[in-house]
Amino acid sequence: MQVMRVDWYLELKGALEKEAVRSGAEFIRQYKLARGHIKSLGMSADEIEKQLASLKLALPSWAFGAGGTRFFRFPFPGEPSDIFEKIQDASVVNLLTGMAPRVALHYPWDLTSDPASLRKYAGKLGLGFDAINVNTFQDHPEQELSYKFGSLCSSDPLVRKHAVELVLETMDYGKKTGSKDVIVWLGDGSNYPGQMHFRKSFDHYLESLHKIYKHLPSGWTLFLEYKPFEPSFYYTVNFDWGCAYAAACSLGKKAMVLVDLGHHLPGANVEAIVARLLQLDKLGGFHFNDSKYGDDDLTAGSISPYRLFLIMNEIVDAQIERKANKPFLSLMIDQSHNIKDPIEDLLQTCEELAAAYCKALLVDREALCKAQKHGDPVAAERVLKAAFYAPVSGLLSKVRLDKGGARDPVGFYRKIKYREKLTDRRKKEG
Ligand SMILES: [Mn+2]
Repeated sequence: MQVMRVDWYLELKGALEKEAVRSGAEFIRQYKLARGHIKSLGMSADEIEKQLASLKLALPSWAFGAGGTRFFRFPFPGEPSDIFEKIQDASVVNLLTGMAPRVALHYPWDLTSDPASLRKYAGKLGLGFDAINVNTFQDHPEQELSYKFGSLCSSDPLVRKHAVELVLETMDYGKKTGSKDVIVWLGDGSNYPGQMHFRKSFDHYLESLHKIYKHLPSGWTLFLEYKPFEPSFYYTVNFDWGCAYAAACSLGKKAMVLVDLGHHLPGANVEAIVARLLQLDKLGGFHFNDSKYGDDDLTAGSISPYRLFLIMNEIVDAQIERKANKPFLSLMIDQSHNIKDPIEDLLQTCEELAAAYCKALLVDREALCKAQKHGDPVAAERVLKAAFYAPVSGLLSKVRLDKGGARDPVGFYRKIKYREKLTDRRKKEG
């Protein structure tokens, strides 16, 4: 199969190695600046580098095609046509950043008749598979029963059974690709008052989840993802972290809450939600993105980098409390683009997430604790801002270069005209 070729991957690796040699004086200046700054904070730059190197993100398979709003989508040259090509694009992001070695699949969008080959091919490109997402929010071709009025929470027991079976099928597929978790987000809800019974619909949700949980493969985690509205505009069954928490608790230890940053109403204090779930030991992971108004799926850190830093700060704080030297949560990206080159967008995202994580590691927790104890909001804010404004880009570059990545991933990608080359290659293969 032509698509299983890896020559382009080896070529790209070679180009990166050559580029690293040319990384130059500017890199050294930035790196020294970062290390000097970390030293001035009384911390070990080596230790921060080590922790940064352990950061691993998962890329969403659905981010590599042109995303769309409910109005339109704009296809772009070289757009991947199947999951094998999406994996190729993901491997480019991982190669250039050195920190995105896993891909999250979406079922049945990413269905292939040969999952064993998909797994093997991903492995050749340095990738594995993260949590698998199930799609019960739309009707699939030749589907017998419709999800128009709900799936796992439908008032029709046959539809609920059908939806549960789809989740079980998703987990079976995930086992074949090497996934270890399944994410259930569902759009179930209603558009008008009276359309759906609030308590009964939540009962149906729990009943369906219990059936799924019973079949959860050993070693797997079931992630419950909440969202306040859309596609249902009046009521969503799993509308906030409280509903997801209650459901996860009713299931057991292997059920956890997943926080998608864009799944909150404007003004919600997401970092406090993160802290509360961590405290309750029910936070399983994230879908990172950014938003201005709703579930906008914009590049992480593009609108509110400070909020991203504050969320990372809660993760690091919990990490330290648990004496873990790396994030114990599943860190996934969930974005969808209709104007950016998706590879560039994900390169930016990795950079933003690494920067926010690195800065969170630089928070002087002793000083912060002291400021909190003495009721000194100015001092507390100064501690956080000192970390937030720290010049860390040189350190991030160093960690990437050590992993065979690029000093400046987007710059390198543009310099070698990767999108043009990819488009030519796919035209020839097409
Ligand atoms: Mn999500």
